[in-house]
Amino acid sequence: MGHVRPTDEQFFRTMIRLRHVEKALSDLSASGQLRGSLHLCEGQEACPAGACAALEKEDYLTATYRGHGYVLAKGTSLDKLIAEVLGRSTGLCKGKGGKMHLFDQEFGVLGTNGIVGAGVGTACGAALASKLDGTNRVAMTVFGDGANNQGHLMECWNMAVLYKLPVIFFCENNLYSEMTPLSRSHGNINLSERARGFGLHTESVNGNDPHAVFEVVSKTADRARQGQGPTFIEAMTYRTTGHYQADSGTAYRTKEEVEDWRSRSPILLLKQRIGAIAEEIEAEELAIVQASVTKALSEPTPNPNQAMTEVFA
Ligand SMILES: Cc1ncc(C[n+]2csc(CCOP(=O)(O)OP(=O)(O)O)c2C)c(N)n1
Ligand SMILES: [Mg+2]
Repeated sequence: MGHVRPTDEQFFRTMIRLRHVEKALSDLSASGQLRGSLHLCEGQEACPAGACAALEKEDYLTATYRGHGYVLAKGTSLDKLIAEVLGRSTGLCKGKGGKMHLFDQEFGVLGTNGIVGAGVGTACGAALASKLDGTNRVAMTVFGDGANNQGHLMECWNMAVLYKLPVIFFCENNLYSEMTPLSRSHGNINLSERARGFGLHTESVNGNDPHAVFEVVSKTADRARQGQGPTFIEAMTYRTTGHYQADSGTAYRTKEEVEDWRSRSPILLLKQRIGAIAEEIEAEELAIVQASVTKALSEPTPNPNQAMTEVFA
């Protein structure tokens, strides 16, 4: 097993596409064409880019409301994702899921989810199925630092260790849950230490370095496929925007803190490293994303007569 590690340019392309997608969604939200909460992952792009490059197409994935990037990096069609977010019948779920419910069975995507921590149980179930069926598929579930206080995550960790499930618990530690810093919500802010208390193998990684994220997910996916069980990965990162579109992100964090992380954002670092080609890639990806948005906006919304089809089965 094991993938060839993507180059700097490939990682840059994945991350800049995600940034353009989220910028387009943010503009649509501001203009009222996209309703409801929108959670962006600006500053955290190296996590989806690095992690998904290390997974097989068949591997399972669950993620959060901030998980557009994981679904894209897993291989899902850009057009279908944009159409779904915009509620079009050409979308991944025929426009019935919307931006927080992105599913794509072809690429093992078992859902992004607006309920904090909900995808963790789904991934454990998928990992158990993989083990029972002998399919060798790994399940990766992405959640935030705040989700670590959800009770059912602890049940999942316990069962995953007990049954040696091929599951990767990928925790994006961006230091805040909504507007609350870790220190005000966690008795012990060392999340890896907490996970080790359940018997989990743990890894910590610089979540702003796609190469490092790729390496650690590759290693832990191999481990899972070899029957050595689950891993808890703590990826240290930071969202340089607000929690969602209505939050400026400045009331509970200092300007200096945000600027410090902004200066270490993965897109900026790679851009500096690859030089002039970055602008070419950026322009290419912008054109691709804009074309996709224009296409989706011209497509129909679901027919209300179809509201009850494909919902439960
Ligand atoms: C079960 C549940 N409780 C509360 C919320 C409200 N909520 C939405 S996002 C969020 C913060 C989660 O923080 P974290 O897990 O660190 O993820 P991040 O948003 O930082 O990516 C909360 C409390 C929710 N959506 N679901
Ligand atoms: Mg968080």
